[in-house]
Amino acid sequence: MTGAPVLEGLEHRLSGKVRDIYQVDAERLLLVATDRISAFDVVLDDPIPGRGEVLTALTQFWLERTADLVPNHLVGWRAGELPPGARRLAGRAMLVRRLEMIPFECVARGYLVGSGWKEYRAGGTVCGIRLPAGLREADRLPEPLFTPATKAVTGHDENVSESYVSEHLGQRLTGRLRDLTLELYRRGAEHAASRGILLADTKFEFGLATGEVVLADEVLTPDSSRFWPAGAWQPGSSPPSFDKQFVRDWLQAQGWDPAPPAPRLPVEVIEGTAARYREAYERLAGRALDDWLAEARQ
Ligand code: PZK
Repeated sequence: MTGAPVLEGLEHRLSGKVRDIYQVDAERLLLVATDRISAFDVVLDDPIPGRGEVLTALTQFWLERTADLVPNHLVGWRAGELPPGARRLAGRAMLVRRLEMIPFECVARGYLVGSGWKEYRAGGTVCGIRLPAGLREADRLPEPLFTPATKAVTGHDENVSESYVSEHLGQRLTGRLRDLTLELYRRGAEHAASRGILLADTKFEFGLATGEVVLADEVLTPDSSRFWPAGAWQPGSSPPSFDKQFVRDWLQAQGWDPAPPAPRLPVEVIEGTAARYREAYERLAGRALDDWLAEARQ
């Protein structure tokens, strides 16, 4: 049982929590972002209308803005560029080059939160990098860090050191991944800051095609990044994230366990969350989501 829709002429390959992958041919895949949302690692029963479109629109925005720095996997996203069986998914579907994926998450952190804060509190390091003493949760780091992680099949990714990555991939490829990760983070953070949004950290996935490093997957979306409204940031505690916090707060206020099933969301929470996703796209891209969707449907 998978929830992935049947698409004519396409073979369903795998599904993540909220996305599906189809095989188009030997060289190309179709990535589809659904409107499903997870909170506390549980997929909720209520979709957030437009969420999959926002994740797709943001990824398309950033891939276009970073194509001068690193080639990426995107082949097409407008209806006329998609395989015929996928045209009705225009706006939530991306046709991509099939890559040999690199088996590490390439994370950049500008602020000390999440697993980075946990590791620092326990021993003063993040991914083996020693940091100054006395930092507080959510402090801005002296400079952005490359903090790779293994891709866990089940459970959570595990932070590893850059030297651990280079034992597996070699120094040359690891150095390239680190440099790209940090440069992409810097660009994303600088642009987001100009729109009143802090980019606390973000994760990239890269693959190889004919020996060349290619940027893949989602890029600088709220699912791969922590976005904070600039005004909400204050060291000492982790600020609420731009998008899911509304859902998390509501679920927590219900006294939910968090084990499945999650409580059904009231319409105000669904609509409030949908509005936050849309706002994240519109602030970052400087374009109405409906305008982007009209282009995607061409
Ligand atoms: C690939 N994922 C993660 C995404 C899921 C899982 N260009 C590519 N070539 C080969 N493989 C992948 C990609 C990309 N991007 C990405 N897993 C494999 C993922 C969406 C849904 F279930």
